[in-house]
Amino acid sequence: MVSMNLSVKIFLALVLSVVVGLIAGPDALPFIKWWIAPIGTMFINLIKMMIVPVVFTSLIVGMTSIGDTKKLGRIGIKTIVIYLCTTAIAILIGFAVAGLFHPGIGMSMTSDAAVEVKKAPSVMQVLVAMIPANPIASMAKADILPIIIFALFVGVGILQVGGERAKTLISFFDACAEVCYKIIAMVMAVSPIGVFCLLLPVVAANGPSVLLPLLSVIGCMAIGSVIHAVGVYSTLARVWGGHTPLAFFKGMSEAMMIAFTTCSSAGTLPVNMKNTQEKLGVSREVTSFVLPLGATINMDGTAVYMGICSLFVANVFGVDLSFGQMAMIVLTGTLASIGTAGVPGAGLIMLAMVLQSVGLPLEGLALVAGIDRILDMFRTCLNITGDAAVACVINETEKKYQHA
Ligand code: DAS
Repeated sequence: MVSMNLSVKIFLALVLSVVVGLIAGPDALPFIKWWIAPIGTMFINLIKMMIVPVVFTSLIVGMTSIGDTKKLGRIGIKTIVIYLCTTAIAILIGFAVAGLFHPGIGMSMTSDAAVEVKKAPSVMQVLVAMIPANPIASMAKADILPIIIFALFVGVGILQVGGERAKTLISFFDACAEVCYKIIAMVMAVSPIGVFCLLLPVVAANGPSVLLPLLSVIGCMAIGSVIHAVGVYSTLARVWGGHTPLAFFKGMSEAMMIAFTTCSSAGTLPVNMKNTQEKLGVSREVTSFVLPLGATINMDGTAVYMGICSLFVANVFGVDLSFGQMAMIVLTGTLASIGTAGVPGAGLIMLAMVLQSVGLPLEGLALVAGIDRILDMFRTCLNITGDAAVACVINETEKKYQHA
C-alpha cells in the first residue's frame, strides 16, 4: 500500500513538521491548533474509517485462503496453532523490549478525544465480550474483538458451505478486501499531509525532545526482531525443523533481503518458496500450503511492532497500560495478525485497530507513520522468516508422521 516514493514523502513530511515545529515553537500553537490540527484529525478519521471493513473482509479472506475444511485437518490446524503461538510470543517480546527501553517516555502528546483508559475487564468478561450478541452493533462501535470472532466464524461457515456458492462468497469478500486496500492506498496517498498536520502541533509543543523517542522506537523494533528471530526461529529450526540456526538463516538470507527491501510478504512469497524448497529441503506440498497461508495470516514481525508501538503510544500519552489491557493487545494483535495483508504498510492499519481495542488515542499513529516504512522493513523480514521456520517444522513432523 505504501510505495517507496510515498514513504520518502511521508518521511519528508516528518522532517518538515519537525523543522517548522521547531521554528514556530509554542507561540504559534493557537494558530496551529485552530488551522492545522483539524486536518490531522480528519486524516486519523480516514484511517479509523477503514479499520472495521478491512479487518472484517481480510480476516474472512485469510480464513478461507486455507482452502477447504478437509485441508484444515492435520496440517492446517498444526500450522495455525504454531503460527498463533509464535505471534503471541512476538507481541510479548515487543512488550518486553519496549518495557526495557521505555520509548516515548518524557514526551507529552494530548489527544482531542479524551484518552478513555478502559478499566481492566476480568478474563471472563473478556471471553463473554468476545462473542458479539449483535455483530452489526459491534461494527458500529468498532468493537474489534467481537468483529474478529464474527469474521472467523463467517470464514469457517463459508468453508463448510463449500462448492460454487462458497467460491462466489470468497470472491465477493476478496473483492471487498481489495476495495478496502484501494481506499487505504488513497488514504496513504494523503498521509504526508496527514502526518505533517498531526506532528506539527506535537513538535511545536514539545520541541526537540520529540526526536529521540522516534529513534528509540526504531531501535526497539530492530532489537525485538533479532530476539524473536534468534530466540524463537533458531529453536524451531534446531529442535523441530531439522536445521542448525546458521544453516536456516543462511538458507533464508535471499528471501529475508527481498522482504526487508520490498516490505511485502506477498511479493517475497515466490522467493521464500524457492528458498525453503531448494536450500532448506522442505517438500513442495508443505511449502505450497504453509507459506501462502503464512504470508496471509502469520505476521510475527507485525506482532512485535504492535507490542512496541502500543507501549510507545501509551508512554507518549502518559497512559499506564494495565495487565488486562496488555492481555487485550496480545489477543487482538494475535487474532488481527490473521487479517494483516502481506503488503507494505498494512501493519499501520492493524496498529490503529489494536490501539482502538484498548482505548489508546489514534493520534499516536502520526508519530509511528513517519517512520513506518523503516519499521516495516524489519517486520516484513521477520514475517516471512517465521513462515519458513514453521514450514521446516511441519515438513519434519510430516516426514515422521508418514514414516510412523
Ligand atoms: N508489510 C507487511 C508484510 O508484507 C507487514 C506489515 O505492514 O506489518 O508482511
